[in-house]
Amino acid sequence: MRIGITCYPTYGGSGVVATELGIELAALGHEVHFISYSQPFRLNGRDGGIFYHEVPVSNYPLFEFPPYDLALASRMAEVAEFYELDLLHVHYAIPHSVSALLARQMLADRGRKLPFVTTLHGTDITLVGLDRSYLPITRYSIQQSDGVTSISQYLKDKTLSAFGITRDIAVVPNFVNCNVYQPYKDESKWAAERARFAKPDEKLLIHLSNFRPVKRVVDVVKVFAQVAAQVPAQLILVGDGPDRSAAEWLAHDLKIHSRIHFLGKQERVNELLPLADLMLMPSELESFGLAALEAMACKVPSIATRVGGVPELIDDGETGLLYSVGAVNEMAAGALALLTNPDRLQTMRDAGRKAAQKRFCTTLVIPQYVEFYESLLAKR
Ligand code: GMT
Repeated sequence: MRIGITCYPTYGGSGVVATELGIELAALGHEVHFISYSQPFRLNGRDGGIFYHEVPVSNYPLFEFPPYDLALASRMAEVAEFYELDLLHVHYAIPHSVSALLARQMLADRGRKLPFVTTLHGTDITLVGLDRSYLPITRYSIQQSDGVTSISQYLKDKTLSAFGITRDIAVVPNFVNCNVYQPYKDESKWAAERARFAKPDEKLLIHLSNFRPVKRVVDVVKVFAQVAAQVPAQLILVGDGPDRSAAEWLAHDLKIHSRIHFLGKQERVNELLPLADLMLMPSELESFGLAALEAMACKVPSIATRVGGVPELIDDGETGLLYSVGAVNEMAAGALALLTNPDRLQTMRDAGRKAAQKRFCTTLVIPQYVEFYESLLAKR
């Protein structure tokens, strides 16, 4: 198949899923065309079968807001025609599914078919989509999509109820490449990398996100402060965003800043995650929780919140520990109980990797997308 993919190319779960999907599809022999305003950050230009088409957004003094969605629709229609795309797959409903809808109509006018699939990722439904200014257009573009997938049952149910959607939505979960996300095979390399952040007798915790308020990064620092008061420990914070400065202030106020490594945005998180003993993901909401899945594949269990689609990923007590939002004391106690019980921690580490391999590995999930495309094209 020749597949066009549109996503937000910046650091964020939906962009990661879209990019990894494109890479995996190309590895299976499909031709993949990314259409976006800049190259998705995990694309390195070295994978065969992958093409990138930039969307130029020209401005004009009359425009207070340059109309990206229109420029995107134009480019989608052009790329689809020039490269004979079979379908478009857009990630994050707003505004990508609206642009795809326009592109489909433009091509229909020229006697060509261009079905499109919309994948719902989370805040496009739970936050932005429910805002009155976007709700009617989001609902319309979901209804008009040729196929819709959601990354969890939670998000599917939420979309059906909150938007009054009547069409079918398929659940295709987030996935992880278990050959890329895995524990270090070379023990001495692992020890050398880990030594950059912690001494051998120190515990190492990690958090990975875009530091948006929904991630509750301040809770990460609070939980870590309680852990570090009981056992020697260090914390790696990977990512950047609006709440980074609040987290830095708190780290200084609590006098634990020397034990926290703010790494900013990192490209090869698969090399950082397996260095840690535990992941902290105290989010207000997660429609799935890709960062926790990537950690699980590396044998790193999460201390997380029981929200959204997280219970579909983490079995409480088996592959991680789940708490209420804001339950900082309980999360710290849970983390300490694991860190001071190596046998229990090891059992959970092994169970997490097994669950990632058995339920969320690329080899299981990518074929679900391929089948979804095929069934859509068969209807033409
Ligand atoms: O929250 C983020 O990290 C960004 C956001 C996005 O849309 O880019 O992530 C959402 O999509 C991820 C990939 O499908 C999910 O794993 C995240 O749970 C989801 N985030 C939220 O629902 C808050």
